[in-house]
Formats: sequence, structure tokens, C-alpha cells
Amino acid sequence: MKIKLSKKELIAFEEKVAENFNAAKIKAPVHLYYGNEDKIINVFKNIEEDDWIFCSWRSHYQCLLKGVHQDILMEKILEGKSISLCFPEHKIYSSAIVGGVLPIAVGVAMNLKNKNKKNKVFCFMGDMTSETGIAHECIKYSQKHDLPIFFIIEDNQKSVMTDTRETWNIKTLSYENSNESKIIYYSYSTKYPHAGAGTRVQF
Ligand SMILES: Cc1ncc(C[n+]2csc(CCOP(=O)(O)OP(=O)(O)O)c2C)c(N)n1
Ligand SMILES: [Mg+2]
Repeated sequence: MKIKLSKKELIAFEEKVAENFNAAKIKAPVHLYYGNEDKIINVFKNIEEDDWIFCSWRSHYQCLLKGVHQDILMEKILEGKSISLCFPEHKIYSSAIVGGVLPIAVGVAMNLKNKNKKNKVFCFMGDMTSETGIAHECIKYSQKHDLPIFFIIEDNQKSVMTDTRETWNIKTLSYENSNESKIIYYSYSTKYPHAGAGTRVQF
């Protein structure tokens, strides 16, 4: 897919959201990205307009890269919808429930396969989500049934304020060194807290 926004534009968008959040113009949680721009842009080079995207509470970059206009996205965020952004017209769906989108994404992939469609599913998740039971089951099912679904694991090393590796007493995540072609893993360091943007309510 043609990349619609540059790294600089992605960062500038999140900075504007941060500014609006810190100025109390957004009354609901926001979860900002930072530091993963090159990596997520690379993932989007393999995504087509007709592909489905499934995300978590942290989805501003996916929306922008799939083609949601910046002004429309900001309007939704100002309305307090950042945590579960859905744009069916762009085939983009999010949920704020940890693991919530995973079985839905697998179901969509199963349907695409059954109907011999050419489009695919891209399902984004954080490092802690990738260690949950639901993730293991969804990934195993998709692999064994050879479904047209890619799982992207975005590792910021934390789950809210908890260290994911310390929690599970592991040095490497379950899918960190996977050879499976439909698992994409990357690590990044963010400058933002889990939620919020530095002042006001945050965690
Ligand atoms: C079922 C459920 N349990 C707990 C939460 C609270 N919660 C929201 S985000 C999050 C952290 C998940 O971490 P990770 O998957 O690494 O994603 P990140 O936010 O770091 O991108 C938690 C525990 C939730 N939203 N849903
Ligand atoms: Mg994380």
C-alpha cells in the first residue's frame, strides 16, 4: 500500500493529541505511540487497501496509515473514542479489551479463506497481550489452519507499568524469535506513559 504519512507526520499527530489531552480537551484515555514509526511503516508496506486491520487501545498510527483522514481521526479522539477506534469503511477495528480483537480477527481470516478471497487480516497486539492464553490459541489455530492472518507483536516491554518479562520470568517473549512468516515482531521504546501524555490523569 502507498504510505500515506511520513514518520514526522505520525509523530506530529501524536504530539497534537498529547497537547489536547494535557489541555483537558480530551476527557477519555488516550494511548500514544512513539518510537515505532519506521517499523510500523514497514509493516504497512505489505498491507493493501482491502485488507483488514485489528488493533487494541493503541491504534492512531494504524488508522492514519490505513487512510483515515487526520482531521476525522482527531475529531473522534476529541469525542473520547481513542480507546476503541473503528472505521468499517477502512476495514479497521479496535477494542480496548486485552485480547478482545484476536478471535474476531481469526474469524474474519477464516471467512476470507472459506470464500477464496485474496485479502488478508493484520492483527496488532502488545507484548503482554502476546503472552495471554487467547493469543496462544488464536495464533496456533491460525497457523494450523493456514489462515490469511498476520500477527504483529509490538513490544514496548511493559503492560501498563508492569514488566512483561519479569511477570513471566522469561528473557525472551514466546514469539520474539519466531520463524513463522505470519508473525511479525518488533521492539520499540516510547517516550509516553502507558496512557495519557505526561500531565493530568495517567498511568
Ligand atoms: C481483559 C483486560 N484486562 C486488563 C485490561 C487493562 N489493560 C489495558 S492495556 C493493558 C496492558 C497490555 O499491555 P500490552 O499488551 O503490552 O500493550 P501496550 O499497552 O503496552 O501496547 C492492560 C492490562 C484490559 N483492558 N482488558
Ligand atoms: Mg506492552
